[in-house]
Amino acid sequence: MRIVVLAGGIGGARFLRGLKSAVPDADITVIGNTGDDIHLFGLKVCPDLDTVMYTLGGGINEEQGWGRTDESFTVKEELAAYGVGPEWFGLGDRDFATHIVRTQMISAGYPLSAVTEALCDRWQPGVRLLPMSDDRVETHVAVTLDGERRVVHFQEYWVRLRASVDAEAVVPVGAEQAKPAPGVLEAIAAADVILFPPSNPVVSVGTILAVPGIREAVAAAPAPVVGLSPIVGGAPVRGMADKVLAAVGVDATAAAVALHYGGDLLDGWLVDTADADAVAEVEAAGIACRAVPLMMTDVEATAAMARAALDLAGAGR
Ligand code: GDP
Ligand code: FO1
Ligand code: CA
Repeated sequence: MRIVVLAGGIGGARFLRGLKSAVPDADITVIGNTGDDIHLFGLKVCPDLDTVMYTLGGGINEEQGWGRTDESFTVKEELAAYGVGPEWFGLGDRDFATHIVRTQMISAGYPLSAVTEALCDRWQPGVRLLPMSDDRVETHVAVTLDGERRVVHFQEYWVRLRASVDAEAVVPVGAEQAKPAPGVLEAIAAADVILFPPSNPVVSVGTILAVPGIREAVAAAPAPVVGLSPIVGGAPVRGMADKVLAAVGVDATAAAVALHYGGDLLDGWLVDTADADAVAEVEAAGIACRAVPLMMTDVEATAAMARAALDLAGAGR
């Protein structure tokens, strides 16, 4: 079975671990969000690609959900001693090595997709991990700080400001000019099933769909498309999805997120049992909907979610 998953960071990576456990023989292609990417210290950092690679490759810091296990911060401390920041972004020593390799290869002319493949040679994530695009896309967030309207990088909004102010607009800068990375459209067209994991619908899946051609390919694909709600009981399980959903005028509810994706994209949608009353509203929009437990507490619970998504995809065909 060929499965394509449009993934962000932590939500996407944890779902993928469950999916791999549920269907070990599946051929899984992950289309990863690169809108979170940021250039720091002269290096290119790709948080969502790395979160997927480290999580599936066994190198992730489990408690944090991002960055490396067994990490130290000597390089960052030494940079700070030179007055070189930003201090608010925690790049560890082991993680630095990944960014050095990536930046070196990009400087040598390799596209991000080839670099990601090379990094995955080490981590063996057991999936084909493709960036959504080889072109630079950066999510920026409009905010008001001290009465002044400003635009900040998504990492500054999330890590430095901790999403403490409203996101007034979310812009995937560069997306309009970006092309899908090699293999992305082909994988979507050849998929037996396409899954939207419980990733952020605006700054993860939404950014991937903003690359011209990807939304159209998903909508046109013969495969059923099934998503899992990242909103449980009217709130994100973690992160700032409520803030960025508000920026695009969508309520932070399981039903509103399904309707935001829309019936032209989604064939099926899973909500948590806590949101069972959303099922009728979603089905009224022509999207098959079931309520099942959606908390990724461990790999087995997550594998059950993946099986439910595949069941719903099968039912929809
Ligand atoms: P990020 O890039 O690291 O923010 O990760 P993603 O975009 O892939 O996923 C973030 C989303 O995952 C958030 O909106 C969370 O609400 C959602 N999420 C995290 N853990 C769980 C969980 O156990 N169950 C569900 N349903 N959603 C989750
Ligand atoms: N998240 C934080 O909350 N604080 C950090 O200092 C931080 C550093 C960091 C470094 C590398 C990396 O791959 C991810 C990192 N993250 C950090 C996570 C990241 O900011 C976000 O969670 C994602 O971009 C949201 O998807
Ligand atoms: Ca992300």
